[in-house]
Amino acid sequence: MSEEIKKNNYSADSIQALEGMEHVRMRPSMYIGDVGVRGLHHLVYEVVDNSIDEAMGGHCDTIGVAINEDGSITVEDNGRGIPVDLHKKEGVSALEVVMTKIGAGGKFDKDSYKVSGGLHGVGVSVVNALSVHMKSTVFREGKIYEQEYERGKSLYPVKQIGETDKRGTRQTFYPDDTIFTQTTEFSYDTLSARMRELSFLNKGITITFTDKREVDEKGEFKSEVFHSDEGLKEYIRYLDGNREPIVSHVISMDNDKGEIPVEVALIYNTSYTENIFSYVNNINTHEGGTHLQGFRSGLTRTLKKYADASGLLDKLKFEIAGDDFREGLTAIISVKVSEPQFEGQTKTKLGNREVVSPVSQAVGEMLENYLEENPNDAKLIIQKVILAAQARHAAKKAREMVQRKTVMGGGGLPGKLSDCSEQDPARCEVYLVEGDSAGGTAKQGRDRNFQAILPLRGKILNVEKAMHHKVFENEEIRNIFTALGVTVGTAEDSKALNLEKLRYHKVIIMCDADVDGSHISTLILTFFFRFMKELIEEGHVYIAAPPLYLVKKGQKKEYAWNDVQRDQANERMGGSAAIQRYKGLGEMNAEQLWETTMDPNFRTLRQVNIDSLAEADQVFSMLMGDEVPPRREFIEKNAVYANIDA
Ligand code: 0RA
Repeated sequence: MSEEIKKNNYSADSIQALEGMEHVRMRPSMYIGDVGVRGLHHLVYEVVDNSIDEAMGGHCDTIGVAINEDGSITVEDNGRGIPVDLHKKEGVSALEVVMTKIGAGGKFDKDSYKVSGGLHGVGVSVVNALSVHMKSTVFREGKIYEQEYERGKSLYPVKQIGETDKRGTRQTFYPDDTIFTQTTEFSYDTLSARMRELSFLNKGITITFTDKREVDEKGEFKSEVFHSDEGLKEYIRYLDGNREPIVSHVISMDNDKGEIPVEVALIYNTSYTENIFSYVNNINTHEGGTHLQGFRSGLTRTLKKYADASGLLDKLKFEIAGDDFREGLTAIISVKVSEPQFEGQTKTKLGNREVVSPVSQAVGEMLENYLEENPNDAKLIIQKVILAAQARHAAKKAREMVQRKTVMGGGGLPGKLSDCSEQDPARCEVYLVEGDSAGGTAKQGRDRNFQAILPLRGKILNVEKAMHHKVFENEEIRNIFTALGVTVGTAEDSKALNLEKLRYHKVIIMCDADVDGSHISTLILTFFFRFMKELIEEGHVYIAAPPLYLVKKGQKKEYAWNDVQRDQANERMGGSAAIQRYKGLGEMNAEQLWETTMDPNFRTLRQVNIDSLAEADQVFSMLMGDEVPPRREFIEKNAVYANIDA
């Protein structure tokens, strides 16, 4: 090839690469989902994924993740180091190709076992394109190499900057605030939850996570080390730590040598909820898919076969349904699929048909062995299934009652609901208010055109500890269903939620700004989380933020939501203002409640979203479970909001 042609080829390709990177900056959401808080954190996951891949290939065992003093992120591993030799086709170093070319990630290494895909796996070049500054440091074959970039463009060719006996890769990036306009601030809790999850999903790896933005009283950074030798087995113990098991062991299997590597762990507890988390290539598949289908069929088939053979079902007068086998079940399924097809609304549903049968078989074998070896546990599980079937019949009746009322509509609305006059649900909001008296104030203060009020009696039912038919029989909960116009259960799926007739697109929880109030918010959120998860996932649930203080002097008044605002307001008024601390919504009059908490032009609403279903489940089971001390400590520390990210 002549020198000239080579040069032309190179420049043609590099123009294409540039266009690719430009495209990422023009349409970032196409690559990382969104440019809000979620997309921002996605950048970290993308970089960490690469190190996890290196670890899964058996080339490294330690990954360090840090939020730096300046808010940037550093991810470091002790792997082989990204190659820096000349990439023949591109005419630049392989590192530069990986960092600056869209879709180049890992491709130059045919042997690497790379399974990232779907949500993640867009490549580290995407992170580079969306960062004002990024620096790669490679420790490889005795030398240290470095290259820096600005908004995805290299600032200089890869250079050697020293010698070392270390191996590995270090990536530091600073997200671009012209792309992430909402915020570029990383959340400790969000990242820590993901690192914990990754360590359970990839046993044997050590992940250290450090936040260098602040130091504690001892002058030390906040830091956690995540390491799991037992993987999913330990994950189950973590998730179910606040529930009471009915079997003596976590039942688990790990078949990482199969064509499709499958890992499963499960336990039965005394609760009435089904909790199955499924992962494909470390991505939480919220919408399930073929691996979940395989899990369910393996579980049902094996338990049913055992129960039939044991004679325990002989006296039963009705059929056992699939659901009955999963009450009180907490399970995690993790599969690795080399070319995953992601489907569904949020692209978190696995579509690959070939996954069903291996998962079903693996689960069947695992359970069969366990039941054989632990006949006592087997009996307890089957008894639990029978109870579930009986309760399901009772729940069905109770649910049908709610349904009839809801479907009839109009006159069927709860008497306590003060509805709004607007008919378009997209413009309507409903306030769920703690207590009748605050409900009365809210009713006077609201804009009745588009704001409805539903007062709730003191503490609503703790759904975490109640059987399902009790939930549907509960008056407050029935009122919520009817007021919202939401129904639950279809012929195929007793838990399917129908949001089509949702009457308000904003559902706002308004409670006192104190420990009791946040407990009540938590009860309501728990109910939504367990029975109307889609309502949260589709962004309909909000938490109102009433002020804590009224600062007043003469004609001047200001509200404050925290102590800093209070002191600033006081200073503005010359330092001698009267300060009233609101102990509850009840102390505000209708006008005050409107101007601070309900007027769309001034109020702050916190939208509730769930970063990690598994983490949220753990938090809710802890908050609502039997163990009092961890709950009290958590509520005092976090009010309601940690990890629910409201
Ligand atoms: C492909 C080949 C080789 C290393 C890597 C990928 C690699 C990529 C990343 C990304 C983050 N950390 C990483 N560590 C390694 C090298 C193959 C060889 O040395 O033969």
